Amino acid sequence: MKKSGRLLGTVGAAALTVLGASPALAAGTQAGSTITNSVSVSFQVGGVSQTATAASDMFTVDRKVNVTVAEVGSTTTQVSPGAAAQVTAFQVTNLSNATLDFAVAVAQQAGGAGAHSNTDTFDATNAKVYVDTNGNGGYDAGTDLEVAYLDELAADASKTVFVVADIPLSLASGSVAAVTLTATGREGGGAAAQGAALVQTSGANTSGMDTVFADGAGATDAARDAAFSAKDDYTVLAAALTVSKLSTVISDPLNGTTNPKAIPGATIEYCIVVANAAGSATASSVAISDPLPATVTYDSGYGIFLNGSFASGACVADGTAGGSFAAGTVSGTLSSVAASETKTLRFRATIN
Ligand SMILES: [Ca+2]
Ligand SMILES: [Ca+2]
Ligand SMILES: [Ca+2]
Ligand SMILES: [Ca+2]
Repeated sequence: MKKSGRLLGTVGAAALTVLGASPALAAGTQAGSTITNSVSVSFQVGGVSQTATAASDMFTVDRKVNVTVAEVGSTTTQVSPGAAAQVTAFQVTNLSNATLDFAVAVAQQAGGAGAHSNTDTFDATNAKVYVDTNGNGGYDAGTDLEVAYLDELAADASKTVFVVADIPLSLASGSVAAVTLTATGREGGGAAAQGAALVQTSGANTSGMDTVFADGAGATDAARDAAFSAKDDYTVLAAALTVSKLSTVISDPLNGTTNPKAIPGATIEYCIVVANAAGSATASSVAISDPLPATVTYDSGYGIFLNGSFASGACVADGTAGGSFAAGTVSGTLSSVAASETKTLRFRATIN
């Protein structure tokens, strides 16, 4: 034991070298590199230095496969019904100690929890995956390319990918479409080619580069399956317009404006009331088209008033002149009707 202790004491003075090591990575030493550790031991016998003895050890660093996918940002993507090419963004990070390809795929969800304390109620359509080709963090149609895999993603490197999908028309506010982006590690396979599926080394450590899956469980994937997934979602904000049409007798040829009756020759004021529900999206370019019945004649002298107000259940005699009358139809466009807002279009006609 004493002799052994002396030997150990000499190891402190031994030269320790690590050869062939790559620069330090958060993902760890590069897979496939070799670590050589040499030791030399000098000693004396009877006070005389003897020939030193040396040894060295070399092994290959194995490949640890790890990947994460994270939603970019922390909020749902608000969309309008019928909107095309709506974008959710994810970041894929290669935490492996090797350059790998990563297959990227989007899946729709059929009900269940979305990504933001909400519940999936519909599917977006035409969902595709694009990579941030120009690296500016935003989706640029025509520049950022549709991809099935991220090619040769280096250890510690990240890529932003976008799910781009269309939103069906006729969806109510609050409708949610959750999407899941899954990145699955693949062999590098060379540039511009997707590598083969990764295979985890089974059994004992070999002298070559073994492969160990080290990824966690994401939204829909399991731990240690060389894949990771994350959810994001689209939430619809729709306008909820209601329209009503009111008529008021303004005057008649016999009573004038005092208690007028709807007799032939009487003037009728029509008021079209457009309301948008609370919490809705602002409706713009609200075009009103009112074909008049043949039994009334449009009052061109009075004209058409747009963007008027509605109070106490009645149309207020306000608004700005506009609109048009052609081919028996009164037309006018309200520039916008915001949530909880009511706007009117008014005109007059006489009874034939
Ligand atoms: Ca869905
Ligand atoms: Ca871009
Ligand atoms: Ca490749
Ligand atoms: Ca996993």
